[in-house]
Amino acid sequence: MTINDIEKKCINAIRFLSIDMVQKANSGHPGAPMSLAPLSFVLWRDHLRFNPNKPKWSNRDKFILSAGHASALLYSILHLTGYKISINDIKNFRQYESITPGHPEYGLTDGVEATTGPLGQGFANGVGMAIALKRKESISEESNDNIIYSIVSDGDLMEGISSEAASIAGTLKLDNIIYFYDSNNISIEGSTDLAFKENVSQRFQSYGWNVIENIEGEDINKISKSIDLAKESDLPSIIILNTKIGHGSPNKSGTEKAHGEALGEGEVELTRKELNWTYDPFEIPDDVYKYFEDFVNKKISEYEDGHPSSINLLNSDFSKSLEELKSLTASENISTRDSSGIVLNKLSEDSNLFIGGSADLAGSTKTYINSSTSINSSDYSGVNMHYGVREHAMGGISNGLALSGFIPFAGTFLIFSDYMRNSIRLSALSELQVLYILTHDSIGLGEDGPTHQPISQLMSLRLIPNLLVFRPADYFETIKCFEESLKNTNKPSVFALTRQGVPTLTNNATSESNKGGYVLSGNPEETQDIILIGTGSEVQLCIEAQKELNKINITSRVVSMPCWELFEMQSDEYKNKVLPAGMKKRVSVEAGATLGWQKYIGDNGISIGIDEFGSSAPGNIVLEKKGFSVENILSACKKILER
Ligand SMILES: Cc1ncc(C[n+]2csc(CCOP(=O)(O)OP(=O)(O)O)c2C)c(N)n1
Ligand SMILES: [Mg+2]
Repeated sequence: MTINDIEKKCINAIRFLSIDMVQKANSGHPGAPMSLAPLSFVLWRDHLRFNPNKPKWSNRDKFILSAGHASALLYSILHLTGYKISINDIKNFRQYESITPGHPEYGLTDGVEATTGPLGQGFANGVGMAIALKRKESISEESNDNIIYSIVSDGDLMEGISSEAASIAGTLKLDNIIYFYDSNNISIEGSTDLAFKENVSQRFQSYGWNVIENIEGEDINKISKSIDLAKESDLPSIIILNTKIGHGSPNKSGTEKAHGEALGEGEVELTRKELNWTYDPFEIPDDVYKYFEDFVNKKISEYEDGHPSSINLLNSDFSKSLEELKSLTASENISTRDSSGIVLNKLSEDSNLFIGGSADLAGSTKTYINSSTSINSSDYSGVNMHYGVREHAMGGISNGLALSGFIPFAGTFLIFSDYMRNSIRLSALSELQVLYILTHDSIGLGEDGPTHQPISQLMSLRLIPNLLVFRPADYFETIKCFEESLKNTNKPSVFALTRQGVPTLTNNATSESNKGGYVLSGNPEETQDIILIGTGSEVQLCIEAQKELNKINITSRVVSMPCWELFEMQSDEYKNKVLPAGMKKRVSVEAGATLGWQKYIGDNGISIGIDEFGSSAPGNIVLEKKGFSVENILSACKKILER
């Protein structure tokens, strides 16, 4: 191994910036950055295509730190390579409103390509980015040779999502992926032997990956050669680096003690001695800055002559498609999953921004785009992704696709949203426009029974900040919900859709679903005895109940509320017009958990919902038995009026 003095100095600069920022914050993860400093140095110098002055340059390679706990490593290398992270930002590591938070956050810090921290997510995001590159290439007929790099740790590979995503990457032969596995045999509780004994090399070979192993983590020449080899492969590559966590720390290296806490003043001093680092905390010698600056400038000038500058995605004006959809006559009875299928097909036909599929449920979720083909290992031009039965990877990959400029859609049953909940949450946190098409949205799905009947899922998705949860009542509400979803480019959306047919209650003019909640029936200028609030398939029951109430001279209004979050964004004046403060006798009807409805029905209201598991029987029977009937709504109304 030959490594010259300035290379050694640069690597130690990365290492000690990381050590010192964790020490100053007295919080963070020094171990992985200390042993991955050589890799990051050689990757940024010899391989990664980037421009710190144009962090969003479309022809860049991407690097994802899937092991997000090693964020200090990323901030150190980004600082040294000239990104907008000052030494003060480094000193502010993990402090309130700093751009150097505990785990990398997309959108906050230049050069951070994905929000990572929940282990395994970054692995799947990279697979999505690799698919995006392939699809861009095939639809623009402009070749790109960009590469998606990622560092993945033991924890990343223990998480199921990485197995799911690796299997898809192997199936699709995504040769634009080069991942580094930080094989240090340590996780938080100690040796990985406690819980993780598989042969990772064989595992990835069987997924169809190109595996390069036995690469010493300190040997930058060997690392660089292994990256060259990986570039030549026509398979995704994983380079297994043998590293020692906390490299250089006399008392903590090679042990879990180096993982997740500051080394301590004494140990930092000993590490400085061990590695011959004579500089003060946060002091970087001029020749190190100069060395980084020189190679970065050289890179930038190389790109200027040669590489194509951008590959554009097309057609982001959806208004024409949506107007056409609104002008169609809806059938009298159509499930909202079918309505969604019509909308998705139209949108995907008219714009190449869409890409997506389902976790082996396309026929049920109506997410197959008939005018297009399926993405496969020899043709990436299709719209249709086949995720296999892998909800979690579908979520993580969708986030990677969204991070690449596409609008991904991801379909499964609402019940299985739990399997990908963490990815949905990260779409929301990262402000990514992902469309989650979640069908079979209540006990109304029927015979499949309680294993498949969502009770808590709908309400629990409403708990996630920055996520729009739509539950449209019919065809026109479905279109309008898509329209609002598409306008909100920095929010993911959930569409909770019925399996069963629902009557068309609205038309293009009556549906004010774009406000999230509106008076569907009843005069909004008048005061009524009762407000019936429904969503999705239960709005029809409210309309039926209203007719019965009319017969007995009880006046009412029906409020359809397809999206709580949009309703909350309306003015107080509008909200008060729909739900007047003076009209306190309110009934909500939604085939899901009732917890939360108190917000709209208040102390005097009654929620008709379901707070127990469902049952296997025809859907209309289950709904009726669990209280979703006109009679039950009427008796709730009477009860309230008697109070
Ligand atoms: C999904 C998830 N579960 C748990 C954690 C908490 N956590 C952070 S790092 C880690 C494991 C550390 O082991 P490894 O990934 O090998 O990192 P190393 O210690 O080698 O740096 C765990 C359990 C997490 N970040 N994400
Ligand atoms: Mg480890």
